[in-house]
Amino acid sequence: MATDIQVITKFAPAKRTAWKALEAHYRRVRELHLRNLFADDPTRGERMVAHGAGIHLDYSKNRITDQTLKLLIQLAEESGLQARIDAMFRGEKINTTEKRAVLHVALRAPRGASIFVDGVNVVPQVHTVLERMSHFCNRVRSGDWKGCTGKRIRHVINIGIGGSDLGPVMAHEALRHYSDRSMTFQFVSNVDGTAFVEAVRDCDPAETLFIVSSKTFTASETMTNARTARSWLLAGLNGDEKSVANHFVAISMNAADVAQFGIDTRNMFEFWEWVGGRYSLGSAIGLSTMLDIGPRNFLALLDGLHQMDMHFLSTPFERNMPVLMGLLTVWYNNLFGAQTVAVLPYEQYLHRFPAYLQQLTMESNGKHVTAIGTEVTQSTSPIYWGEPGTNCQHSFYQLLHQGTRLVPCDFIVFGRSLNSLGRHHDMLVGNAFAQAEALAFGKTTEEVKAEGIADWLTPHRVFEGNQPSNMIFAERLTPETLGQLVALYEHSVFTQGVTWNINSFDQWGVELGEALAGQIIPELEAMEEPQLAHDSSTNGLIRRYRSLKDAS
Ligand code: G6Q
Repeated sequence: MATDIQVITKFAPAKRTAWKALEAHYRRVRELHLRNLFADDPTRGERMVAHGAGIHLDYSKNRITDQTLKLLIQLAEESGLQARIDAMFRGEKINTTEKRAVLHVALRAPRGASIFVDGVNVVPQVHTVLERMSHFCNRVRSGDWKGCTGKRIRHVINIGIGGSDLGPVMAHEALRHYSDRSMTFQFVSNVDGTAFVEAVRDCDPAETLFIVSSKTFTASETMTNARTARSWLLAGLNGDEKSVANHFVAISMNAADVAQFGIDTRNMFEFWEWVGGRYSLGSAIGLSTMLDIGPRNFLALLDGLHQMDMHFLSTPFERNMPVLMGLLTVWYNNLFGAQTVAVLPYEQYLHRFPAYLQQLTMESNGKHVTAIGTEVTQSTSPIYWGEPGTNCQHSFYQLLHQGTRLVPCDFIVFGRSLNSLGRHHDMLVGNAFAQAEALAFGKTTEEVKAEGIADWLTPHRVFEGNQPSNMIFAERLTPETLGQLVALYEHSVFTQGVTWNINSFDQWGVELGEALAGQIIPELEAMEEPQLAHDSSTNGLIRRYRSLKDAS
């Protein structure tokens, strides 16, 4: 069996003839308008769809032909995508720079499955932790787990950052419909003290449970917030050190530091090196989610993730939704030079979904070297951004409709509302469909003139159209659907990374700024005027801050 590094080298970008073919093809089709593509093929909207794992994807409003798809799939094949997918699911160390397996798929593998890391089947460990989490959540939710004064837990505060925060926040917002409203859930991530102060403002320490979520238990923001939380708790509970046991649990792989902090490791929920932070939603990092929606719903979320994992693993590329979405992103990113992807959920509960995707996509694929360390020759991750509809229509859609940039859009819609209220849902979905239609087909000069618009105003009223979009359609937002959606994007990101031959699973780019902060913070805090050796701008800013601080 080829090791992953052999697979990576074998499928180095230079060996991919599909890129050349795609470039030639792009020159032929780049001017094609969606108006003509649809007019020439009335079945396009029925043909260019894919389904599976609870999701229906209509990708017909993309600036592609059948030949484009063929060449994109050829690119995936030449990139060794299937071999890379298989290697990931087999537990090979495809995160080559950190020498780690990448096994978020094991977190949602059913009991009885076998996935080996260094000769050990990790699936039983996953289920042992899930059982412990379920037991704990049932105790808290039923009131059996009490605070140190005997009161039940009413407030849950997750302290974590990055991958230990964005998934839990997004899931909390997305699944509010399913949440236990007798408890409040807050998420403290920022080292800005405001985050902590506002989170605990209305909380009684005797009713508050902190979840310190940190894979490494070293992230400076998390540890600072956790220490502040500990002091706040003790101040509110007469300094009773024993209270920490009832009011703090940890999620980490660093048992030694958890114990050192004062959290009983029996109240620690483990996760593993092979779970990347931004892929950890289905791990113990989801404890706040499980407390919020209950173990049964959390298992449904895992099931949704798993369904999309299986779809990704075994569906031919031409019907494989994450593969198609990943390749379409590559098409716009690398051939059209599009710089962004807009994610537009027409579902209020998904309002944090674009923010969550920003880390998943850009931390994964914002890379400048290939997996073997050579400079990439093409652009890597586009910038992902977005807001829920219909609000976004009243903010940035002007640019989508009449600006000068190509912005591929992902619309996310649901057939049924969780809060059906008169005509609201029909209006919501009608807007999503209409926007995709307007973006694709626009409005020509002739059409504007035919409306009797004055000549001088006509150019202002024309819509060029030809803005591509995907329509991601599911029946209803449930824990299961959320899992399907998350895995859809996770695997789209993987597909993109494979075509660029980059390692989507490290994040060395977060380190430099952190290291410099480690130098600057003591300079801001020093009693004596520090000797500064930064550039003149940074030196000046430090001095200015110190003088303002001294004045306060
Ligand atoms: C995600 C990253 C990063 C990480 C945070 C928090 O993929 O690894 O966002 O999740 O830096 O790290 P800890 O969980 O170790 O505190």
